Amino acid sequence: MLEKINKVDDLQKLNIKEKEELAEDIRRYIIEIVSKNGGHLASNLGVVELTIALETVFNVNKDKIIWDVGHQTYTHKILNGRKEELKTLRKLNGIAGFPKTSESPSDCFDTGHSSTSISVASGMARARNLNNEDYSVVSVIGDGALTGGMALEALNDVGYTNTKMTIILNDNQMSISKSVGGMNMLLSKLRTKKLYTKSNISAKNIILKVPGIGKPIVKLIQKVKRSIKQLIIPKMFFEEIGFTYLGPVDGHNISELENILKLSKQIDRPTLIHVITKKGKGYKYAENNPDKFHAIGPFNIENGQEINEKKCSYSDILGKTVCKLAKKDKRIVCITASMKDGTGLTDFAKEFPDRFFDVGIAEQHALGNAAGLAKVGMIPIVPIYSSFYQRAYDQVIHDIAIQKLHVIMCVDRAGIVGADGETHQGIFDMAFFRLIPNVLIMAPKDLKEFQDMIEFAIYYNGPIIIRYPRGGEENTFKFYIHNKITLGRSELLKVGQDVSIFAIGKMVERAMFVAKELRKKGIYAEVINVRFLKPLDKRTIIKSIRKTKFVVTIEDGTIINGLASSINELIIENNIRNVKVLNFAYPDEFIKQGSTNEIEKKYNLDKFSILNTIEKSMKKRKDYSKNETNNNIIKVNKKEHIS
Ligand SMILES: Cc1ncc(C[n+]2csc(CCOP(=O)(O)OP(=O)(O)O)c2C)c(N)n1
Repeated sequence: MLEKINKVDDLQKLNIKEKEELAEDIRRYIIEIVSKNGGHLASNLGVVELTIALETVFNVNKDKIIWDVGHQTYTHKILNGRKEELKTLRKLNGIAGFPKTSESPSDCFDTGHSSTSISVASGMARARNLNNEDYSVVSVIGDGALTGGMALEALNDVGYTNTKMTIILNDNQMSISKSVGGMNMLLSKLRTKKLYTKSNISAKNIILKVPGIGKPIVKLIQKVKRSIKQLIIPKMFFEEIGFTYLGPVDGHNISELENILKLSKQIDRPTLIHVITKKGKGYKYAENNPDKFHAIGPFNIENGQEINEKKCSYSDILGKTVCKLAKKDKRIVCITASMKDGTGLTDFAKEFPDRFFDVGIAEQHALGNAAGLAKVGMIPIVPIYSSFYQRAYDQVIHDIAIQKLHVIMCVDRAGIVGADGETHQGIFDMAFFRLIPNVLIMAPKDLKEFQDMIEFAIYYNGPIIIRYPRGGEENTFKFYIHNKITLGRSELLKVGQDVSIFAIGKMVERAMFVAKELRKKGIYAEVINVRFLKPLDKRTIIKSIRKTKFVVTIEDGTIINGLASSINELIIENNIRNVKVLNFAYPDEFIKQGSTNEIEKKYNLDKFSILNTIEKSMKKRKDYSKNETNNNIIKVNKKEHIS
């Protein structure tokens, strides 16, 4: 069947049985590709039938279908001209693991972060109404994503303002781990209330009472009622806030799905269709372990085992260290925004269930909650991925920093994360956090230093941010110097007089490699592990700059407002003349997917590119007059040259 599908219109030629066969083909194809490339397997296997039904009933090239998070769009990509390209999924220059308007007009909006789809869809629906246009707008959102504040804000607005659109609630009872919260309790009730299934309430009467729905569709509804177990539940949450609720419906039954979707198209007001799916459907390892298969690296299809061996990661160290410290200090609590396993808190949750809070995909609430805990004497630790910290920016400023509250903000997946691409790269956190008064910003050079920083953070009293990358330290990084962490002090790792290399976090390893190579050529580099981006160790840094007059900065963040900016500002503020500066950082752009190594190489941030660029610069430096009075700053990726 898959061979017969080259474009979405081909779906119209298939009967239900053929579509069911197609669903099985698509499943096999997705499993095969994800087993090689890695990806969001379980979520994709859960929506194969839903996508087929949706794209049969709606016209993806005219109607607007917004996929929340967007990690579940592999079937959509296959149906919309990217069957072959799916083999390049998440690869450098390949297709993305999320919807991209740049890939196809059928991807009508870019997503990646959770809980945005209802807001975006309702915006499109409003524009359609204002322009008297005629198309349907659909948001497809999971029960996990529905816990996010933005989704709840949008529900509140759309129901009340009676904006015609359809929300498809893809309820598989899972976020990445088990779904949590009151919304999940409500959905559980809706799933299991047999009473309503057998309801003898006449669909005709209910529909006629619903404003905006007239007689013409009653016939259709009566037809649909026979095939859908439960049609409308009166007096329940979604109805009360202004939606027509349809369902629940079996999300793996294409015929029932098509019927209910056709019905929703005719309802002239906000409609929510409750679709029940199984995460990982059709692949037993993913069905049994949907959290492990939510996002997985390459794996063996036969036994479901991941191919790449897992090494000790920064997230693991966080979990272990916090478990150890929490035994001694009862004030320590941990909060996750639906990322217990990813952030290393699985063991903490088991060992200290009363001190562990999974608040749903709710980063803003997580930080607000932490502020409350801290204000009355607890020590909250909040590990969140760098790109998701963007969600909680105001809470960090307004609820934490102004009152100088002791919240430990652990910024996981800082720097390049790789395959998830633009929406997930953690390159902005240093820039946006550096602006905030009262916060401390640290980054460890290796796992041991990370452990020391966590301990330091527990006994410091104030807002503190520790950023660290995905995975573990570099395989080759054997670093034995570990000076005590002292507030606002950097760590001098190598003394030299020819060039000062200032590096932060994982980039310190590269600085050490470069220094070692330069030494072989008779160049003596001074290496400073900056440790604190804020407050910067100005005294040590200025001393080194005055000595070498040649500055290199290396960071895995954006060129704007990170380490490069901090040190360049220092040079200007202190009126240090005749300095040559090389800034290695990511340019002012969004960075697409690829492996971390490929991306670092592309942006000249791998150790060999750094070394070559410095060497070339050193050669030119020989001709550079010591008496010149201007500084010479080169931002490596911007190809910008400021004298
Ligand atoms: C703001 C934000 N926080 C966290 C994530 C990480 N994340 C990706 S998918 C997901 C769970 C989504 O659950 P659900 O919406 O139910 O979809 P499912 O995968 O179960 O189909 C999470 C927490 C994210 N994408 N965006």
